[in-house]
Amino acid sequence: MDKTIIDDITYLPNWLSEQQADTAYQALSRELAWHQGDVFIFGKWHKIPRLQAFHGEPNLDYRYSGKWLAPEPWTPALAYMRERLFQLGFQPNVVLANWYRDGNDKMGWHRDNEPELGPQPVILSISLGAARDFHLRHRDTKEVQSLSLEHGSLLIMRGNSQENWEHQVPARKRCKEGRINLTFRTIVR
Ligand SMILES: O=C(O)CCC(=O)C(=O)O
Repeated sequence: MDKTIIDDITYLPNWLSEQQADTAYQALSRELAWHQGDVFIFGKWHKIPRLQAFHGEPNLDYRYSGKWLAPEPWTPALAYMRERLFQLGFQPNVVLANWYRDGNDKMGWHRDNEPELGPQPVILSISLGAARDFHLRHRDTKEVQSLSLEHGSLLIMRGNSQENWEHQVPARKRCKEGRINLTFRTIVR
């Protein structure tokens, strides 16, 4: 059943079958160009607390965490996911992938509002592996919403969601399993 969390944010659990999600997790862990990037904060370089990979159409460089990323080519598992998103009527041309190796890996509060995504970006976020909490915080009211992003789910953020809300994936020290998240995006420039 689809669940609208808040305006412009929709959660679809079981968007993939259990078997499709298991197969995708295995394939993506092998196929993607995983690396641990770094980020410049308060005058120092820090390792990003997760692995990441960036794939997509050629020449669609993307500025993320203060660095320009050049896309690696699509892989079979990514092409399959993208095709499934095409069937829903979306047209993503890149994907930023995150591999949370266990519950120590995390992502801090941020918005997906890079200028390359244009106004009202559409973020298509597929979750595989361990379920992890996902927090949304309203920028004006500071209201916080929490949901668990389950294996095989799709979260769609569009409209004014990036304008109004920040999001994060906090650490969960008791989680020993890995999680792969794919955020398909459309670079419009
Ligand atoms: O792992 C997630 O569910 C969130 C990923 C995310 O926020 C991002 O890639 O910008």
